[in-house]
Amino acid sequence: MAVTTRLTWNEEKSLQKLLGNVSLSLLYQSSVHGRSMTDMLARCSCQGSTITVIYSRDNIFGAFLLEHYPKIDQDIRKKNSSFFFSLQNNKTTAFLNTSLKITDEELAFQSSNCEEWFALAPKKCDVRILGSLRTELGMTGYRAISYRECEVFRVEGIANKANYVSRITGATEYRNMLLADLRAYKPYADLVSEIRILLLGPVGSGKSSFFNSVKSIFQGHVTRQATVGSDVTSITEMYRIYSIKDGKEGKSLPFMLCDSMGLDEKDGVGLCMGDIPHILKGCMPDRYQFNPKQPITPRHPNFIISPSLKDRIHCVAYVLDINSINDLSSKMVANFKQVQKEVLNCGIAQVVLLTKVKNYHDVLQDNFLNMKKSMTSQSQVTNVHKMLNIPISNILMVENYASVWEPDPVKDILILSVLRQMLRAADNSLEDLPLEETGEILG
Ligand SMILES: Nc1nc2c(ncn2[C@@H]2O[C@H](COP(=O)(O)OP(=O)(O)OP(=O)(O)O)[C@@H](O)[C@H]2O)c(=O)[nH]1
Ligand SMILES: [Mg+2]
Repeated sequence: MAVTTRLTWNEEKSLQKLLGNVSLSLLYQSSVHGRSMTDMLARCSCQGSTITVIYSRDNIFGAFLLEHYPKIDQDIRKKNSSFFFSLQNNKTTAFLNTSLKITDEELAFQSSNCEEWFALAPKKCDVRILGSLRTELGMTGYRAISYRECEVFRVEGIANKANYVSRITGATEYRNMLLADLRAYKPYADLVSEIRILLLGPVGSGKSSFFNSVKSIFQGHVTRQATVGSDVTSITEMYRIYSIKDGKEGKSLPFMLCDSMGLDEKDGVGLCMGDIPHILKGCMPDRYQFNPKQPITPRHPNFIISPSLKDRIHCVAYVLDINSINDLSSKMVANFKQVQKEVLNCGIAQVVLLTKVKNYHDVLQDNFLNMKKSMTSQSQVTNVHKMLNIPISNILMVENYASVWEPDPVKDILILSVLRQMLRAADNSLEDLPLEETGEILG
């Protein structure tokens, strides 16, 4: 009888993403193959890289081993060859220079001075984890955790074993660093309490999905607050100024994403060009129902007659599907140029957000700090640069969380880096505002 994993489809996908798009095949399941070290070794030895997955009452966690499972009473001390992970908390952590030892009773990871980090005792169905490691993995509770099931998978498809462990743990570390950075962000000189970022672009380019992606990352699970979909005309028909909470009950973050109706090259369809100056200046109320045939007027009951600096847009992101840049009509390009004039007149920062980047794993350099030269020299990027005269450093790329939610640290890094870049651009434009303007508006 084929043995099936207890991981749900989504959990298995998350684990694969965490490990960098590998494939997993189940070697051992404690409830089926026996709860002793010998049973475990009989199935797991000499299988190459493996991941041991533990199911406790409220978490799924475990350890990755780059090398073969060691033999009984054998020590393995190899740099960068293992890491621990916690799936629920989407965390991985590496302890370099640990040694791995197997006895009749347990599989134990120890530090160089023989401090025990993690010890799995199959007969007792428990795992002992050092407090600092539990903290790193975002786990609460006691040192000894009893578990219901333990599974070991063979991990196949690791493209490059050199630096593999530091690459994987580095991605999660970098993602968490970006999250912390954004949580601690404050707009330039406290001129406003929230930065407003306007998402503007053709129908179906991924504006609403970008908002959903950002919100999902901060919430830690999928959210589809903004309706997304595909149609010839815009799915979004209402102006929305979305604030984002840090966690479910957390405080609101110091930025808002303003989602607009898609632009269409046909007159009388899509976002009305005449609405854009009002949006930029902060006159457009939240939940305004767009009318493609005519722009909002000051006679609208909710029109914001005297907007202050906080109501204005501080950064515009032109959202474009990277796969259809070359198909943009000359009318659409002319529309963008017209918008750009308004944006520049108002002293607002501007960036381009390219979505639907299929090979997003290749976008960033190994240290995640910069985009790879090969990506910035792509024809789509140079075309956008020429078309809109926006510096390459402000042409950003993401792959949104579009269909299913499979947490992916690399996807998160792109989305969060893009957000950080937008905030930096907004800060620069706030800094550039004439003193009288900030003083006058704030006063
Ligand atoms: N693969 C992939 N699909 C995406 C991405 N972003 C959006 N989509 C899909 O593209 C379609 C349009 O996405 P939306 O977020 O609704 O686009 P929009 O710009 O808000 O569209 P309108 O409101 O109609 O103007 C949906 O089916 C999304 O699931 C992405 O980065 N990658
Ligand atoms: Mg939309």
